[in-house]
Amino acid sequence: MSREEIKKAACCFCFANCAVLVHIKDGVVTKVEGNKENALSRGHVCERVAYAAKWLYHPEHLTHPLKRIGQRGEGKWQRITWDQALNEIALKLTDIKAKYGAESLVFAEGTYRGSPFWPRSRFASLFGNPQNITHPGISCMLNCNSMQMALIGGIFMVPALSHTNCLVLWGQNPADTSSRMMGSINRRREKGGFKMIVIDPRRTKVAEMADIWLQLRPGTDGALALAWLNVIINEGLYDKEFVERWTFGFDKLAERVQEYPPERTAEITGLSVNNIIDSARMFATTKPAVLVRGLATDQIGRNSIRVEQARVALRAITGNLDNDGGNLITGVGPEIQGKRFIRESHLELLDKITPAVKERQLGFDKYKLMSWAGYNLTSPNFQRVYGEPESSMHRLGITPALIWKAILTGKPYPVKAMITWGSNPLMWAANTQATYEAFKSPNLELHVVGEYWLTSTAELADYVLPVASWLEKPLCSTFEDFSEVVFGGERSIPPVGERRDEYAIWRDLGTRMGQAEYWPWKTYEEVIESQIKPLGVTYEQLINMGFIKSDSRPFRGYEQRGFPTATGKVELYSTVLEKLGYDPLPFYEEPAESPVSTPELTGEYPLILNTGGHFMPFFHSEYRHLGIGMRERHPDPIADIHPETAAKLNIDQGDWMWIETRRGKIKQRARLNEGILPNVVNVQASWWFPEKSGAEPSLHGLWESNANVLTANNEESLDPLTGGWYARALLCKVYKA
Ligand SMILES: Nc1nc2c(c(=O)[nH]1)N[C@H]1C(S)=C(S)[C@@H](COP(=O)(O)OP(=O)(O)OC[C@H]3O[C@@H](n4cnc5c(=O)[nH]c(N)nc54)[C@H](O)[C@@H]3O)O[C@H]1N2
Ligand SMILES: Nc1nc2c(c(=O)[nH]1)N[C@H]1C(S)=C(S)[C@@H](COP(=O)(O)OP(=O)(O)OC[C@H]3O[C@@H](n4cnc5c(=O)[nH]c(N)nc54)[C@H](O)[C@@H]3O)O[C@H]1N2
Ligand code: SF4
Ligand SMILES: [Mo]
Repeated sequence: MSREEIKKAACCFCFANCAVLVHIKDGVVTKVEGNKENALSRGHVCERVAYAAKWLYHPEHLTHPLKRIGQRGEGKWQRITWDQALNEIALKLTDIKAKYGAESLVFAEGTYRGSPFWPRSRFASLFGNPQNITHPGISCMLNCNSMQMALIGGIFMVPALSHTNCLVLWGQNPADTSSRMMGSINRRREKGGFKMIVIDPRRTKVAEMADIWLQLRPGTDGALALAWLNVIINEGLYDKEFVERWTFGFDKLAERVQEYPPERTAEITGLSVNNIIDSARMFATTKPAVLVRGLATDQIGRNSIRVEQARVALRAITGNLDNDGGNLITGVGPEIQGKRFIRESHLELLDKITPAVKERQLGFDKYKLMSWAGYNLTSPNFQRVYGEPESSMHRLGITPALIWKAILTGKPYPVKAMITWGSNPLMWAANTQATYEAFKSPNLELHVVGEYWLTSTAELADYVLPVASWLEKPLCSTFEDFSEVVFGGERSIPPVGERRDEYAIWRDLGTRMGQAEYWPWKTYEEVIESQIKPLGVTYEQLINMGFIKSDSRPFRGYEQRGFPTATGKVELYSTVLEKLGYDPLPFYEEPAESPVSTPELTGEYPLILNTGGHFMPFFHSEYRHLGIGMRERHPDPIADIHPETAAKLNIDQGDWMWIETRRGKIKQRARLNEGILPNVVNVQASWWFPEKSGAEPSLHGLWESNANVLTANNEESLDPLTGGWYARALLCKVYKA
């Protein structure tokens, strides 16, 4: 007789963690659908869940540990046991640590997809490593969050919008990137009286809905934000009471923004003076207003988080902080009757890392806002106000260029081992050639990759470990400690083949390296039980509810406890930046390559290049294997180009075209788009071709259409505060292929 069951899980095909019901027949996943009983996601799912079973059981989805035989990149692999894999890795790590020190190991991580980060962090702390970790967050959200932590001691989250009267979408395209937010926008619009301002060089669905669409030159957002401040301050449109009581350094900010009258910003951005003034007034006078940061401005290198610095000031001086319908600020996870959930920051064991070890972190004194130097300034305030450690995931990250340099040159010290987890740096990091050279270097004596697939990055590794997916492991998450809500989901089926969840893997590796006493919980389920126990909730209850929220969540929490900053206020003039030796006030800087900063390049590279603009159904480089169903619907990479520009270049709709920068060239198909500025080209990121050979030189078509072949990682182009790089606002040329 066949056995059917339904499990309550949370989808991790992207980071929205929609509650789902997983249908299982005789132990095999057959279907996934939205769970209508979940009060947060209310049955919402996107198209991706329809492909879940094909994805889970795809013949190339890894099921066993692999060890490289032959040279890196030869594509020759041998199946080995977990015991052999972990024993050999532990032995090698021990040897490298003895010879070169614990800091010679680095970690690379990827975007949050439901997996906890603390097991890796705990392992690193116990290994004696200064948390030498790199990840795309340095140019995606975490750089922005590190600025927010410095200025307000917290992180913004997007509200449900039901009480919002003005929404600013700044470099974000939720129609393609956040179906949940798009649902909130549509619901709010139906009620009427809702203003929208969209800032995007490209006409998107939300730009079409907007009351004001600001189509600015890519990378000039900082000038716009400062002009809004100029208008709002000079016209007296700010919240005087809030400014007086809750901000530090308003006068200095007011003086600085005099450098950015709308006329100057109009020249820089290409916007009209009226549009700049009208949008500033609309934002300041329609309350409550929420100003949502998109990815775009995190990816504009040198000026990136200065944009966020100005936006924090905009949210604050208009009195839109932590108010109903405004910019909510996260605290420290749910609290029930004064008892708290045990966040990931508690499990990291950061206190095991001595100050001397922290100073050995790569980039410690270089990109200081995302190194221990910055963390050491913000975390005491966090601890003072919340009585909790600040999570390292918010705050630490080393720009990849420093790691590649340490591997290749041994400076400032040798990096000999790397563990890459849920991450495909050959796809995400700027300047693929640089990443490739580091991965090929014999100086890198050990490279372990934890993955679902043999990606281009995995093809250059020494060991590839098969990791259990969200259908094969439970979820208990506060989104890397960003959220006040805990999301839960159960393990739908036992791991397929020999896949293992990350807790099990790090525990087994740690145990082999003398860390046994620090890994007391036998399974990840046991850890989860201990995390939710203080709340008086059992594992079964978490699964049934799907999430846990605080029993009360008052708005304007700062009125009770102050802001977790040195001054207890919103720091419009940042004491953290001042102590770190940076300008404490926001300013505008031209992109490293632009018609203004490098006019000498525009002869050869006349167009502005944007990469990214994420799109459905893919999530970064995932789901591109033939046989799942998504790639069949979207087989080729697509670049947007204005019809007039295309006509001049003799390029038609659907033609393959070369896009070339000073770093290299790639091929994508042309999509003629009247909604893009005539001097801008937008290429899709994260393209590889799993069906092509994994051996060199192809590495699954790594070099053919991958946007990061075009991007730069030279020091002059990186943000001096975080090391963030440019994935937008570079210069390129385009021609027919
Ligand atoms: N389908 C899908 N959804 C995703 C992802 C995915 O891979 N696929 N990835 C997820 C992740 S990790 C992230 S970070 C988010 C990103 O999602 P979003 O924050 O929405 O960012 P993007 O889609 O990269 O770009 C948004 C817009 O920025 C515009 N833009 C380009 N340059 C500039 C500029 O200089 N200034 C301004 N103001 N705008 C500019 C682009 O035209 C684009 O329309 O999406 C998440 N959701
Ligand atoms: N040029 C350019 N570059 C970009 C961007 C851009 O817009 N333009 N976008 C940037 C952004 S916003 C981001 S967030 C990054 C994305 O960077 P990443 O999030 O690192 O994304 P991927 O490169 O797709 O690599 C993720 C890998 O993790 C694997 N994986 C997924 N889930 C798990 C898991 O639970 N455990 C393990 N062990 N593995 C898992 C997947 O199979 C996949 O191969 O790219 C960045 N790079
Ligand atoms: S939006 Fe789609 S992919 Fe993301 S969690 Fe929800 S169902 Fe899964
Ligand atoms: Mo991202």
